Amino acid sequence: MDTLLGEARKPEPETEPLADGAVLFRGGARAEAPALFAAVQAIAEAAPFRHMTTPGGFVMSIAITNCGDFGWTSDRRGYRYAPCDPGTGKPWPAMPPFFRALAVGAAARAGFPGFAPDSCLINRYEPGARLSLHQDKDEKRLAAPIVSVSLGLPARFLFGGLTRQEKPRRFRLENGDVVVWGGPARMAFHGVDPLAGGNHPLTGRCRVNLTFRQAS
Ligand code: MD3
Ligand code: FE
Repeated sequence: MDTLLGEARKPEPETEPLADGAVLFRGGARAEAPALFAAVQAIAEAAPFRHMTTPGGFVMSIAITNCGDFGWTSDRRGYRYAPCDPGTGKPWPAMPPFFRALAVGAAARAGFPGFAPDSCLINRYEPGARLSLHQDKDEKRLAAPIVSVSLGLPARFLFGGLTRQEKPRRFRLENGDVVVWGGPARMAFHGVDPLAGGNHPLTGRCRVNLTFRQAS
């Protein structure tokens, strides 16, 4: 009876604490996923996905675009947030209001009220693309959380500790999963294993990840 009532009322998305400061809302954006992906396609028409070069001279296997007041970029001179797309020279497309609302709502449910994202980094993974273990520390306000939304093909996410030496745990992120990374988890090393092949009904042969950030 409890179960039936719980399912019928769906009071909150399924919540899994991952670590101190990190909360996974399993399927938290599944209903919005088609609208999110459609908006990503429109953003990518104005600001095409690009494989950026790292300061070390490697071309990233994931392709990147952004929306919002600032976008994360990389080239031989370093990583930074910039108001314009270096590919087009134009400002990044505006962040759609429902993107911001989704991220702000998820952050609040995870215990981070007042999240004010000014940047949404959009990563596209094709089979074989990966993200090696790293920390996100290019943002000015490291006290603010990062909110991530996964679309399309599933990925194996690596979640490590505060040092590179700590062995990362792996778990699956799927279409519509929302994760809030704040508090002590904000500076954790993390990455994504090479994407497996597949064909997703929404995105086709790729995974798209959105990360909402307070960059400035
Ligand atoms: C944990 N993106 O863009 S999202 C990134 O799936 C990035 O594309 C991955 O790492 C992706 O920088 C992971 C989940 C995520 C994002 C930021 C974090 C986890 C995080 C920041 C701190 C700790
Ligand atoms: Fe990251």
